[in-house]
Amino acid sequence: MKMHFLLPAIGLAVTACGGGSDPVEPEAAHQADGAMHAMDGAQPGALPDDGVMPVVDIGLAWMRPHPQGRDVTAAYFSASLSQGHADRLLSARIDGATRVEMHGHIMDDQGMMRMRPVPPQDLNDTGALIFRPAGLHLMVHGLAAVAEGDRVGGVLVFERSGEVPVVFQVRNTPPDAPADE
Ligand SMILES: [Cu+2]
Repeated sequence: MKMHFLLPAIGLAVTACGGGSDPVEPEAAHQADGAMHAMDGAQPGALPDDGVMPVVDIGLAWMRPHPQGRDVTAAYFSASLSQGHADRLLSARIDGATRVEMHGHIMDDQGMMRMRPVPPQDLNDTGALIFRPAGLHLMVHGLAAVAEGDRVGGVLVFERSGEVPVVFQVRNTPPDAPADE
């Protein structure tokens, strides 16, 4: 009985990230997925104490328009350190949203990509922490429908840098996608 519910729910949930328009109830799907996976993955240890206060730069912040009839969408960004060596993204908030979750994708036993909540994400000076389609993303719940061209504010909450403001541009395609020519 339980599997009968979970399998179709999770399969459909992935479309919430891809901007699909299936009239599903993504809330239930996410809760089901979270219940299965919220406890896996090791808790991160303490950040290295290097004595340098990190400064986080946020770029390429964008959000998909809501699929028709849904109140869930996905948001993306890249974060890098312009100063310091280590920080950790703990959570995110988005103006007007009731809930924002950090999700990643895993390949399941059947070769299906599924998303699941992920623990806090470390950021260091060797490269950017990138949230992008089919990878890490913010799952945005309860936000009034947004459309191409809108701008939505929020904050990314880091362990050391605290609350870093971010403005998400609402667009259908990634801002770093190759231009159509
Ligand atoms: Cu998701």
